[in-house]
Amino acid sequence: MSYRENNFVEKTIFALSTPLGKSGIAVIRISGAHAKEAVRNLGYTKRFVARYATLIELFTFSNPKKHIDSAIIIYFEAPNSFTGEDVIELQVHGSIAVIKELLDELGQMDFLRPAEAGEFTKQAFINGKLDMIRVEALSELIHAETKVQKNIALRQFSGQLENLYEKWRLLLIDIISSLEPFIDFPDEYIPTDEVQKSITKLFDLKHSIKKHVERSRNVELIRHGINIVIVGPPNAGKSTLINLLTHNDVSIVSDTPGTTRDVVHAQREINGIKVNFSDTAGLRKTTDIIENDGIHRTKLVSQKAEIIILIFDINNICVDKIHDTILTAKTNTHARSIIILNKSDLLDTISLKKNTYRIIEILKQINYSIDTNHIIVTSIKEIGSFDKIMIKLREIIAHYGISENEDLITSLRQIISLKNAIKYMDEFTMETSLDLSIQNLRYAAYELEYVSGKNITIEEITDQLFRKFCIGK
Ligand SMILES: Nc1nc2c(ncn2[C@@H]2O[C@H](COP(=O)(O)OP(=O)(O)O)[C@@H](O)[C@H]2O)c(=O)[nH]1
Ligand SMILES: [Mg+2]
Repeated sequence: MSYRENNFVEKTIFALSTPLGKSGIAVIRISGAHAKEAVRNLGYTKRFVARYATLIELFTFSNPKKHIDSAIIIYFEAPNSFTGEDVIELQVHGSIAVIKELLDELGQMDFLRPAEAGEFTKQAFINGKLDMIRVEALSELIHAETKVQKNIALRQFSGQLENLYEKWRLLLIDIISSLEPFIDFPDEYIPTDEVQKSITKLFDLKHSIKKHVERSRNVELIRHGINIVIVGPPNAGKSTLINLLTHNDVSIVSDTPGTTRDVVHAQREINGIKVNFSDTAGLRKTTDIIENDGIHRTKLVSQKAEIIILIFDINNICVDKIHDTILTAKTNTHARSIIILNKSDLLDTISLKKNTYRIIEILKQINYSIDTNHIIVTSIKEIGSFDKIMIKLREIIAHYGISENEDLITSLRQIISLKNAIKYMDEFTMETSLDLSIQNLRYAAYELEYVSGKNITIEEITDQLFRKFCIGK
């Protein structure tokens, strides 16, 4: 490490730890060997008592008579602090002017420098206050927007995931030690029964890890939200539906066909999961350039959706337009779908049945398979339709199997390590020499150690992870 780098690391860091803006209070955090000295420079003369809140008056460094603000100071003595260094938190009034003045003052002190994004957390990691899984969990927690996201992050933070990986690692080491005694045996003398027991254990372990990785695939969904796109012919009620489902007037409702041209997005939470709704331009053949561009966009968002809601006007069946909508939905083979036959208020019961049957026939003709349970005949203008549709949506969202009480992986780094572990276990075979093959299991054990971050060195950590944190964290 060069002198410059060394100096950089050793400086005491400071940052605003709350968002910059008008608020009741703002917290400025200082961490490092010179934290106390910094506050002394601001006029603090009393003794530092760890973990006590003390009211103090802050004055400028350059002019000790110039008052900055009153503040509450809390001192955390190393190593009993978040970063493991001396930490001082100053709670001042949440005024942009006060915050700026105080940060300016601190910036003038030679032994201080502004913290980079995530640097307090990095320091905590370096000093062994947080392990890798917890750093990752903390990042998830800060970015969590929904209850499920938050709970998954908290479970990771409390060490549940780490215990699971450690359990697997110990199991694997156990399997390795049960096989090791036979390394030097000639093949014909290896007791097959005993070896078979270990191999069965290995198989079960691999299965558990695979299942865990599979379940965690939905983690991306948790993070980005489930995309639900509403498609259908013009005037079917798409914009009315997005407004109804999101309790918001996000999209213009009009009886003029072709009103919605851009994709309109709105979010809400369902079952604690973020859901992104998109209302789209009605699908029909048109020569209008802008409308056609809108239709092109409809097709693009449909391809990225997890759930497609197809909506048709049951009172006005137009085979061509129904075809256009279904062909768009069909381009996405992984999405689940719901069909809403809307405007039931305009028809009598007999016509409703007749038209529902006709639409089902059209679906069959173009081989669009859908569970009839997923076809809802309703009028979205009437009370009660909301519940009907929400019940179906909740049912489908539940299929994604995301439970806030599961130990799921949220970090790509962990997923890669677990996949590597599975790959090494797959490569273990009794067909070749045990001596060589067992090495794969040792690599797998190493990957399991790596996943909980125990054998990761500071050099291996990309600053990228810490940069995901905000400044002041
Ligand atoms: N009678 C009736 N009219 C509806 C219903 N749903 C929507 N509409 C009307 O149908 C027209 C088109 O609705 P809109 O949501 O803009 O359709 P979009 O073109 O698919 O977005 C508007 O005048 C709505 O008020 C319904 O359930 N019953
Ligand atoms: Mg519309």
